[in-house]
Amino acid sequence: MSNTIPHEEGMDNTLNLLKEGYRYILNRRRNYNSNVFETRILGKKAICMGGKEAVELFYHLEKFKREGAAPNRVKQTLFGKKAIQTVDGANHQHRKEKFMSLMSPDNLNRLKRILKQEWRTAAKHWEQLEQIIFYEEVQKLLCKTACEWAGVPVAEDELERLTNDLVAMYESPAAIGPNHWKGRHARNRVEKWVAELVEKVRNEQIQPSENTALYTFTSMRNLDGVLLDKETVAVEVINILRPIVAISIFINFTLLALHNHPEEREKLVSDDGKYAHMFIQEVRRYYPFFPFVVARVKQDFIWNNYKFEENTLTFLDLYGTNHDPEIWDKPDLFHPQRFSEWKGSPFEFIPQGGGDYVMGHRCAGEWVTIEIMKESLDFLLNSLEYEIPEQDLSYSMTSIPSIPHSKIVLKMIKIRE
Ligand code: HEM
Ligand code: MYR
Repeated sequence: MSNTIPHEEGMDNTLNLLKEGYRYILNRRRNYNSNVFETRILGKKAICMGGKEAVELFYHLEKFKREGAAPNRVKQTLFGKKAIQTVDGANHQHRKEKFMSLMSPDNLNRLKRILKQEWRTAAKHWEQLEQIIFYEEVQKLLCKTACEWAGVPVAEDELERLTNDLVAMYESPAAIGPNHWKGRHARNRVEKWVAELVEKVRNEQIQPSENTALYTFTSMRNLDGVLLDKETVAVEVINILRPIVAISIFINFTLLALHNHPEEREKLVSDDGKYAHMFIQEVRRYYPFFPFVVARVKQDFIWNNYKFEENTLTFLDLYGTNHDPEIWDKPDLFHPQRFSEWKGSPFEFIPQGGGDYVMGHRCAGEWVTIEIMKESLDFLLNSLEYEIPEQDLSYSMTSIPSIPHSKIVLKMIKIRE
């Protein structure tokens, strides 16, 4: 025997999702007093859920699959065709192992060294300028860092175009009209360019070192022993470059958090690294970024007396789980200290997805993100002086992804020697 899942009325509720943005699922979980409900999104029946138990269910390998789950507009901009995000089972695990092989401590240290240098070079340039738009400047320095780390050669005069294209890919999946199409064109351009690099690696015109993403995916073979086609290599190399540039959003929120909570600065300055870690975790928990992830029911099953039917599109609420009052005390307060007692769980704190890295779809770049954020926080705190003039630092809870409206203008920049 099973009960019916609480149901949102209406022929299609995409408009409600757009109107309520990051809080759409959380609002309904509260109203229906249920961690799961059914609705219609983009003309199709969809289940939405959030909270610890829902996360455990969502990452159960026999219950959900990714094949056919991501909407076309997301594949055409953010993910790419045949990307790891859309693959299941043994093929997924095989590809994920390659991603995770790039995340060794040595390789993460190499990334941090490159980043440190890029922060200095960029800041030296900013010292000469009247003001900078922090979001755009951080994008550029992260793009340079990402390319060097990934073994992707990029000329100085190609850098701005590449940065803008990678940004368009992650800013456009939920956009409408020209802003969405900008993302599609950007993806087509960058995929073509990276695929040409793959050919150059294969005929030895360029030789990236073995610990780079370009080398790793160019030389990777599928489970049948055949080399990955150059288009798929390009998609996966972009799956390293694009999200590193997207960390610019978290770094903008880090600077905003420092500005809005000046008392935190003192705790950070007299810190041995532990508080910085808690601070970064709280930035990733508190601010809106990746709203939810989608999958399809793999086969019929019953959960908590609710029937999940094969193929039903299912949304897991990342933002809402990170703001779930059953998990977090006063979830809408920015309070880094909460992480001092936090035991760690793959199903409760999920800004970059949950579950297991290799077996499941949890973000391959979570450690990269944390390391880049820590290094950047250190630079902002200890090596950079700046002023934040009057501006609109608010951010939307409905634009996806959300970015402080002014993109943070900084003035009077000086490197502290
Ligand atoms: C997957 C968020 C940075 C590479 C994901 C997922 C989320 C996410 C929510 C999907 C989890 C799921 O489907 O269950 C973020 C956010 C980032 C970030 C908010 C901050 C900028 C990175 C970085 C990299 C990266 C820096 C690479 C260096 C990937 C890859 C996947 C992924 C390859 C696909 C994993 C799979 O399907 O198995 N990320 N990510 N991400 N992320 Fe990230
Ligand atoms: C990345 O580039 O992979 C990391 C950051 C991406 C943020 C994109 C936010 C928009 C997500 C749209 C909804 C996706 C539904 C599956």
